[in-house]
Amino acid sequence: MSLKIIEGDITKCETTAIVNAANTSLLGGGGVDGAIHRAAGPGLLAECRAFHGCPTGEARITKGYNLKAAYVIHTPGPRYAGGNRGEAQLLESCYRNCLLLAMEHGIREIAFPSISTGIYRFPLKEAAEIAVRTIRQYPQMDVTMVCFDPVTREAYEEALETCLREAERRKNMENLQDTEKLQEE
Ligand code: AR6
Repeated sequence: MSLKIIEGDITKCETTAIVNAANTSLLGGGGVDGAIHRAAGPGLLAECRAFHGCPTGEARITKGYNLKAAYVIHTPGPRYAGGNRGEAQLLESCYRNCLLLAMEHGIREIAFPSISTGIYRFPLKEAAEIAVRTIRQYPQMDVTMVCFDPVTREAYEEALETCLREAERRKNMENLQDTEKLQEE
């Protein structure tokens, strides 16, 4: 699997698809959504209108218009409201549905922004853990996390390290259990 974490501007990405942290209207907004619509040009908004919105956690695909990416996958992340309103599950659904939609379209290369951690105020550490954990379940995909600032990049790097350490620990435990079983036999 390939999960790269970089610092940069997702509108400049040359991956086949980029993800837009949209809102449920899919009609543009501030943050990365505004930047993607500005860079893509008016064709993007025209195509988005035809969807008549999108529920939180789901995803919709359009062409990339003036962007270098051929496709934009739009997903409205959850607005953080304390953590007891299913925000974690909804954020996980965003990553999962974007990856599934990409796969349905034969897309292997995809770049994500840090969904929900800007205007929607999802706590960065938890959001990064959810993102990394979900993305790692699709080892056939070539994923880049495009972080806009160093604090965000560090959070995703840390989440990836934690995830790798846990996977290693699980593997060691399994090996140990296998050895014990062999010894019993
Ligand atoms: N490239 C990569 N990341 C970016 C860029 C960029 N060009 N610009 C901002 N970010 P946000 P949200 C980062 O607020 O929290 C919009 O109005 C940003 O620093 O864009 O999901 C929508 O229409 C942060 O780390 O998205 C919705 O109403 C991350 O992208 C609402 O904001 C996400 O921040 C969605 O809020």
